[in-house]
Amino acid sequence: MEFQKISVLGLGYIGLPTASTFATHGVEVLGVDVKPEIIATLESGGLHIHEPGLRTLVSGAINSGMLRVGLAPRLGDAFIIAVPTPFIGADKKADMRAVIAAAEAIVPFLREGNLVVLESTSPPRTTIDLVAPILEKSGLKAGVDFHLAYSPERVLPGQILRELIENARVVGGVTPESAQAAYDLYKIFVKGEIIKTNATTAEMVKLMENTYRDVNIAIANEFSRLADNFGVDVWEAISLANLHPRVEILKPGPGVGGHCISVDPWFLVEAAPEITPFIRQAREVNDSQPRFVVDLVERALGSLKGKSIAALGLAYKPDVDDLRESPAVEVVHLLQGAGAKVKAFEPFAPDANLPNITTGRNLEKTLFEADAVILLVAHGEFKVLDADLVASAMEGRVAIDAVNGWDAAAWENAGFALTRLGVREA
Ligand code: SAJ
Repeated sequence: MEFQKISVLGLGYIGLPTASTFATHGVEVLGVDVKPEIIATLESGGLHIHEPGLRTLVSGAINSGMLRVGLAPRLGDAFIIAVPTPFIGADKKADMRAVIAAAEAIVPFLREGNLVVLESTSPPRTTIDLVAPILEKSGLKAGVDFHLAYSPERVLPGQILRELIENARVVGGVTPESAQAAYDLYKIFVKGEIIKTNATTAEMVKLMENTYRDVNIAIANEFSRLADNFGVDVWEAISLANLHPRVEILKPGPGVGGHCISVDPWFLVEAAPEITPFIRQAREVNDSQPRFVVDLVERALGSLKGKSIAALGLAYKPDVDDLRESPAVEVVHLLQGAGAKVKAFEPFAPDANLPNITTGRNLEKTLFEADAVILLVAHGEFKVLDADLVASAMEGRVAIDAVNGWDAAAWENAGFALTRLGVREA
């Protein structure tokens, strides 16, 4: 199948790079978003999200005339849906309203022979049970009159532009012909392998990838608790276990954050709660890891009431500015809940405005008069901190390392009592 004109619905972290990449590969693209302020920003040459290289890519695409933006899709050969599917409420149900709205917006423009691809992370069977019936309100039948497919994005924030092109991509069709049509579409720019399957398999693949990672981090976190219990250094034990050719234990830490791995497993649990006790348990282990870190701080400092603590890092993982679902933020909240006065420093987002969290503008101000310092994110610049300088900037000599970022000997030489996650002297 040939593609000259497409619409991409949802101009976020996935939709905008996808739309721009198609546009720079010879496809006329209309980027669609329901938020007028996003359209206005893009039309005036601005950008509402941060991703390395994206500014150049988007302005190139817009200036060439191949990328336009607007509030509604238009007639064309294909439609890609890349809208968010967050979870809502205590029952962690996937919020499919944006997918439903996008599918409904396509209906008036859907024509025989078109292709529709859903990219949004979704519970299994969404393409067949939710999207197809909406699109069929057009009077056309999915897999017969038009092609319908699911293709998950699997790019890593910070590397999106490269990974979009280089990663392997799975395309799942409601029929083999639909999978082939999606294959032809992504072939325009994807250099990695494109593998055809059915729609529900493709949905499962995405959820399985992130769930696999979540449960593996959960076991690493549980190992950190066991090591603490038995007087073992978990970091040493993991590096020794990983010498085994078929073992690769991930890293323990303060928990799992970000908008993918801490969210996606719930899509499976919510879709089939009776048969997913293990996946749910892993989620709960990771969600309770901030509590375990706060218990360590309490062990190091005694009662936290009135204690002044400098927290280093708020991002959900090293060397990014993304604070979504961050376990570091959760640790700060729990410390405050236990009565501590916390000042946090996030060098990648110094102006972050988080409710009830005081952020220091720089390291010195954050450390000033602190009784203890806690390392919550292994940012490169924190790992190379000079322990003597830190000692001279603060009041107390208590340090807690939740991410194995600091050299114990250096900190102890600088006079610190250092508590490390997953390490307890026997
Ligand atoms: N983490 C640990 N220990 C580890 C590895 C990670 O505690 O050994 C924590 C991180 O600190 C972070 C969280 O897990 O809080 C998730 O970080 P991540 O780097 O593992 O993943 P994300 O969420 O940035 O991106 C993932 C990627 N999926 C996989 O690696 C299977 C990416 O390919 C997906 O595109 C993305 O989720 C997504 O959009 O689903």
